[in-house]
Amino acid sequence: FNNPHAKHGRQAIVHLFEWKWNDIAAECERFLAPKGYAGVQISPPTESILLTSPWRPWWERYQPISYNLCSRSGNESELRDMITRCNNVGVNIYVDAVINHMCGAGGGEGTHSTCGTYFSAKNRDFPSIPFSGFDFNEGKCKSASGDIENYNDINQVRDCRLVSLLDLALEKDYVRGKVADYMNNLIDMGVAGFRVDASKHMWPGDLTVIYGSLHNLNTRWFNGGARPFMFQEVIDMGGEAIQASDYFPLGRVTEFKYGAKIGNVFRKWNGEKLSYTKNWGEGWGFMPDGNALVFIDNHDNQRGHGGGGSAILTFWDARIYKMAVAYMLAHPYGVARVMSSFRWNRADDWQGPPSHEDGSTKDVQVNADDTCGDGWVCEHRWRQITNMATFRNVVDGQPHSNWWDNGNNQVAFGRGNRGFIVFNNDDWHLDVTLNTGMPGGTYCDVISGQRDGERCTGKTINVGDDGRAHFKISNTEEDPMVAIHADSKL
Ligand code: LAG
Ligand code: CA
Repeated sequence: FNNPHAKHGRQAIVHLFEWKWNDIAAECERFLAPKGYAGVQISPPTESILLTSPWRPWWERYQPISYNLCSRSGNESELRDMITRCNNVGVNIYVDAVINHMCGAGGGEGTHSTCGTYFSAKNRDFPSIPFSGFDFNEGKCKSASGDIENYNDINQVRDCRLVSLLDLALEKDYVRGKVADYMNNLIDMGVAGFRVDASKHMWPGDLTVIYGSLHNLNTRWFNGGARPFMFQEVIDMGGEAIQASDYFPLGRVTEFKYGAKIGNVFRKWNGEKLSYTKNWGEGWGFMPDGNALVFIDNHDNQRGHGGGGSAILTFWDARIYKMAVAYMLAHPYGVARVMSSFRWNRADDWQGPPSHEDGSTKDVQVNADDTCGDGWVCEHRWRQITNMATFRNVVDGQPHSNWWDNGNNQVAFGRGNRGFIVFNNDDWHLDVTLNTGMPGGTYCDVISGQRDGERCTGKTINVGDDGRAHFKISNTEEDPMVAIHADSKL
């Protein structure tokens, strides 16, 4: 369950948050495959509650009311078409699976759902699956309110309602079977795995049984016997009864400390310095490399939900955000996920994706210069980020090497003889000759530009036959970093 099954040596996953299936299909073909992204994490594909107060929040999708594949992103045939088209160009699809709960207890009853299916939150009745009162943990939960009140009580965290969301009794064979049917339907369509929402709130033993009943991946696109890639969403910043390690036997786990720490490093908060990241990864108390799914920000903590607090870097802090994403993509630790966001009014963290008056999501508009418009941020298309996703592919399998630092916020490291990156996050110039470990020649910096045939649209770096190169990076540059790799050699 720890293998993303990436094709063609591709490495990075991108979360196309709230994108419609038709747009993702087009993006796989026109951008993700050519640039070398390994896969896409999609928003929850099931029918969910439809909320109007506040107006169509992004989080309505975390309140399923049926397992019909009919959501704000599109219907089942559009979903199927996207999976097929992305697989055909070697880009995997990972589904955000919301299986811990259904909608909130106060969700009412009626047909206010994304495809008009009837449900009754009050009677715990979801007839299209069907789930009824017997299928929820209300009898098992021991907190006074029925909601999770104490995160140090493991039973409460797993048997009570997370922010009032009706908690499924995953110990029941019947419920496990319905959840597995939903996931197997997607596997059979060709998805490569799942982000498992709210994993902390489910018993590892229940998940073991559910995962055990999942089909192998579809052999039209994957090797026989391939198991789905599973990454559990567990927020473990330390200090709670439930730990990320409880989920290691089940697959990968989100490493939330990664983004929180890197935010402090690049913001220079709490006395952190870039030079301290020489032993970045397990040396910083993160989980073992083979278990980690890493990211700078996610759809929750970029807007103050979930873990990480104000240190989390997002596209709103573009300059140091690009540096942090570049650092992640250059560094060998973990399976890396890039965030791709929509803009929102920061006072209204509930705001849903760019949409029309009737609430339907807008198409992603792509501009001539490869950026996006109409409220879509498309960080994954920012040159510095796209080119570093390529860098990660080029240096795959190479060790972290040739570390250098100035004892402050100027650092550099390489990846064997395949790539080298230099950062200047100090308030003064960087001017230094370093051993890159790379073969001699002229390389194109993939941050300020990229190689275009024989030509370089950005800075060029001359590496001598001894592997040494001179780097000058002003602290006032737009992007105070330089990266070269084997495929950027002129
Ligand atoms: C997750 N991971 O474990 C998701 O990443 C996160 O986005 C989900 O919460 C959460 N688990 C449940 O799937 C999001 C919002 C919540 C929202 C919830 C359900 O962060 O704010 O709760 O989705 O839509 C909202 C209200 C609550 C209310 C609840 C039920 O904010 O006040 O109690 O709905 O009505
Ligand atoms: Ca639960």
